[in-house]
Amino acid sequence: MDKYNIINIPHPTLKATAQPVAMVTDDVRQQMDRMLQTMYDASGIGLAANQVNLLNRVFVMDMAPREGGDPRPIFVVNPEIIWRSEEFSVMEEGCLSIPGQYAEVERPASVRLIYLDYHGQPAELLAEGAMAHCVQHELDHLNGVLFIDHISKLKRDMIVRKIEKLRKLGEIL
Ligand code: GNR
Ligand code: NI
Repeated sequence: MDKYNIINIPHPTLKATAQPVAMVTDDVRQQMDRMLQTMYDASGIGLAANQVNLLNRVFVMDMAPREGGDPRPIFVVNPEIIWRSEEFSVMEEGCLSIPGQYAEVERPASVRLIYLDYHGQPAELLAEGAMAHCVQHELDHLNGVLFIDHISKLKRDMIVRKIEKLRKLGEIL
């Protein structure tokens, strides 16, 4: 199976809004399979369509430990958060489109998500802890928002400059 290339900032697709999927077809399933493989190869826990330069509302996720445990992929189409906890949580986040950069991000500690699954069936997920961060991080991607948009301008500018430097050094695409 061909895998995708992951695009990095400042690619404009990372700032664009992804469009709803009309129906979960075999083509969409093939896209999700390829995204999952791309995510595993990059050692990520989530991957959104924008990151592979596609603009439909699809993300994949797998929070299971990579070594030892069996894979537990979650395929998400047209996600909608229907509930957010009042409690917040801070976690260090990274992004495959901002390689090697990390910052603490504050988000609702738990969210309830509705979406269509791999088979196009309605599904619901209560995400807590690291999974809550991942779900919100991926849904942000579909809305053209990155984790660095949630931190101070000072920290964001530092990360953007670091990425510019790594690109000049030829260490990233
Ligand atoms: O691999 C990833 N790790 C991660 C860690 C904390 C919060 C969110 C994430 S998602 C990220 C992969 C990615 O860029 N998904 O869009
Ligand atoms: Ni990301």
